[in-house]
Amino acid sequence: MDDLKSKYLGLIAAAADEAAIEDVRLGALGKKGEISLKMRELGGMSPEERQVAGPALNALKDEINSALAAKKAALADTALDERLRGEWLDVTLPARGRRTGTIHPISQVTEEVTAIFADMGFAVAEGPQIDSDWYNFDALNIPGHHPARAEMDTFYMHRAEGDNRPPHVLRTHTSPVQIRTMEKHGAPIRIIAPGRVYRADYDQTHTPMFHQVEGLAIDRDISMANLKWCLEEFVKAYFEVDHVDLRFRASHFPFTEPSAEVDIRCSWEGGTLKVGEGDDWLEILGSGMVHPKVLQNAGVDPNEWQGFAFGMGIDRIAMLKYGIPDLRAFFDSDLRWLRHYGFAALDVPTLHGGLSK
Ligand code: 2U9
Repeated sequence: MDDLKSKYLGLIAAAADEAAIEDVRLGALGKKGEISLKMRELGGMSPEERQVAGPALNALKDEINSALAAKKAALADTALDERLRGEWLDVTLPARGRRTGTIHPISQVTEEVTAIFADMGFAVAEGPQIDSDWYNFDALNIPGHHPARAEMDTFYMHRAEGDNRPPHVLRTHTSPVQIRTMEKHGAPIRIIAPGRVYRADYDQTHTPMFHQVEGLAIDRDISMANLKWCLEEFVKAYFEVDHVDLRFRASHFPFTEPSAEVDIRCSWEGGTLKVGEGDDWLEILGSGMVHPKVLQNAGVDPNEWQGFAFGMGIDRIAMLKYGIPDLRAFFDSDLRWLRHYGFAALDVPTLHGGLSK
C-alpha cells in the first residue's frame, strides 16, 4: 500500500500537463488501474483481512484523487500565468502615429468656394451628370447649328437601335443645373453649381473630366455692378488678400448678354503667383448678364427678372492658389502627390476659421 502511494504521488508530482495527469489517473483509478484491481481483490479476502485492507484502500484512493485535483488546479494556474505574461500590454505607451488620408485639393477648393459664396447668400445646387441636349444646349441658347455646340467636344451617350431622339450627353458645363433649379424654384434665386463636367479633350491643359463652379443670381434689379462686387469679394476671399484689381474684357457666350471675361492683376515672381500686384493679368473666369431667352427657357419671365451668371474651372483655380504645376496629376491617384498636396481632414474651410489653414 505504501509502495502504491509513493509511486502515484511521485507520478502526479512529475506530471507536466493535463494529458499526463489523465494518464496517471487511468493507471491508478481507471477500470484496469492498479488501485481499482486491488479494490476488486477485496472480494476474495477473509472478513478480517477486508476490514483492514478496505479502509486503507479507500483512504489511498481519496488521497490520490485529491492529489490529482490539486495538481490539475496548479497546472491550470501556471498555464493562465503564462498566457497573461504573453498577452501583457503596456497601456501607458503613447499611441502610434496613424497614416491618415488627406482631402484632395479639388474637394478642398470646392469647399472653400462654397464657404465664400454661402457667406454672400448663395445656396449650392446639384443636378445629373448625364442630361438631355435640351438642358445642356438648347435651353442655354446654344441651338443645333451653333458653333459653341461643336466647340464643346461633347461625349454623346449610346442610343438604342431605332431610337431617333437626340442622344443624351455627359454635361459639358454645370449650366443645366441652373436651368433645372430655376424651373423648380423660379425667381428670385441665388445659387452656385459646383461639379464634374466632361469634354472630349486631352492634352497638357485639358482632361476629359474636370470641375466647374458656376453661379447665378436672379432678382428684379440685379446688374453688372452687383456682378463686379460679388466677383471682387470672391477673388479677395479666395486668394486671401485685402486688395485685388479686376479687368472685365468684353466677350461672347450664347447664354449671357453682355458677356465679359474677367482677369486679375498679378505677378509671377520667381515662378510663384502673387495676386493683387504686378503688371500681369490672369484670366480666371467668364461671366455676364443672363440672356433673356435663357430665362424664358427656364420658365422665368425676362420682363420681370434679370441677373448675372459666371463660370470658372475649379481645377485651374486650385492649381493657381496651391502652386500645382500639372493638371493631369489631379487624377493619377498617386499617394505621394496626395500626401504632398492634400489637406488635413478635420480642417474644414470656413471664412471665420481661415479658408486654407
Ligand atoms: C445659366 C445662364 C448662364 C455661366 C457662364 C461662363 C460665362 C464661362 C467658363 C469658364 C472656364 C467655363 O470652366 S470653364 O471652361 N465659363 O466663361 N460660364 S457665363 O453662364 C450661365 C450659366 C447658367 C442658366
